Amino acid sequence: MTKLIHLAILGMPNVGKSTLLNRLVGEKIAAVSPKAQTTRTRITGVLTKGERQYVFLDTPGLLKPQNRLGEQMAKQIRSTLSDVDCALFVTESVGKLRRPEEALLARIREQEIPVIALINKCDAVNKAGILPMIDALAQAYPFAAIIPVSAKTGEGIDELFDELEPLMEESPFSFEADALTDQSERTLASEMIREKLLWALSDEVPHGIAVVIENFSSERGHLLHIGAVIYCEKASHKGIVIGKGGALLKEVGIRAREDLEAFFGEKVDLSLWVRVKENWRDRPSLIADFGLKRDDDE
Ligand SMILES: Nc1nc2c(ncn2[C@@H]2O[C@H](COP(=O)(O)OP(=O)(O)OP(=O)(O)O)[C@@H](O)[C@H]2O)c(=O)[nH]1
Ligand SMILES: [Mg+2]
Repeated sequence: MTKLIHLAILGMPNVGKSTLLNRLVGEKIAAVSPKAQTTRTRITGVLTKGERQYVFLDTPGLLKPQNRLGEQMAKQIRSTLSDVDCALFVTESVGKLRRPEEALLARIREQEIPVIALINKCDAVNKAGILPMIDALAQAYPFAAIIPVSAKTGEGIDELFDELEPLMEESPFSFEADALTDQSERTLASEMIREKLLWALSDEVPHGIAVVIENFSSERGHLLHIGAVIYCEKASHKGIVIGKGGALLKEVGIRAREDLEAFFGEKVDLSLWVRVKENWRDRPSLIADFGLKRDDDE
């Protein structure tokens, strides 16, 4: 009999939730960057090991919504919680819980599901320094387990799977055994491009970026043509995205193409355009057009 578990990956922006998702499924399916609020939609990652299937739901980092897109992200966190058997609460070794983390735990508590705390980035701190964080977590919530991990190096991940074992239930699989994610190839491609923009841009510009794939066509195992439009929020941002003499856009294109070729296993011909859509993050129809609204968000 096969076993199944659905897990939500939750936590503040930038703690490494998407890096963890990529580590858990063993492929890069979610964009990762040092900018808070990298993830905008719930991303499903699937791992099937023999008779066991793990369905991980990566969520946007919780922050106070500041626009319609933010409200939508908060809604996705709430709906995710009601869809899972277990929550992975991801944090960092910062000595104590932060306010938004307390609020998030209060929300998780209502769900009455087992919660495992993961203290991520333990590769970047000295081990003794983690002890106060373990204490703080143990006092804050009756976690099923508290595990120091590194999404970057894989440390602690085996221990996590050990803890999940007794929580798994006998059930048919939710996905095919070779499934990796519920994201379409187009979405994966647009996120790979947006990720490169997040790394290349600073200040408020990257948060107002959306990438929409307009063309995705393959010449049978030869060449994958991908055409993408980069939308920015203000006319003044357009020049920044293009860069001096087109330098920034060119660099982004080169890096994105490397990732796209590695993922799709084909040569990629990538074309990028930049357009402006004023304040799209407050325009529900554009949020939907840009693929940032899921069918089950009302
Ligand atoms: N040293 C170290 N850095 C990490 C680790 N995990 C993630 N990072 C870095 O932390 C930053 C944020 O990672 P993300 O995975 O995008 O974080 P997130 O929690 O998904 O962020 P949001 O999507 O904004 O909520 C990136 O620069 C990662 O490279 C880790 O285990 N060790
Ligand atoms: Mg993320």
